[in-house]
Amino acid sequence: MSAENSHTYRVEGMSCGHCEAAVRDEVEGIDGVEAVEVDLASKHVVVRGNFKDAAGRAAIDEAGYQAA
Ligand SMILES: [Cu+2]
Repeated sequence: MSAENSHTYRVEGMSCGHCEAAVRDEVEGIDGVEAVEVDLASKHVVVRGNFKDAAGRAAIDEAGYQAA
């Protein structure tokens, strides 16, 4: 098994493809991130890879949204 893990965030205000793209852009830029899955209906973002939870939250914040 690899050291890969995943973190799931609920992103308030992420409601359309533009929001999704903005969040994806920032999150995919995190060192160690391998995959990002977004479910707009539930506003959940699942991020897989070897990275810190705080980095995911910071990236979502950087995109202009709040990780609940
Ligand atoms: Cu939007």
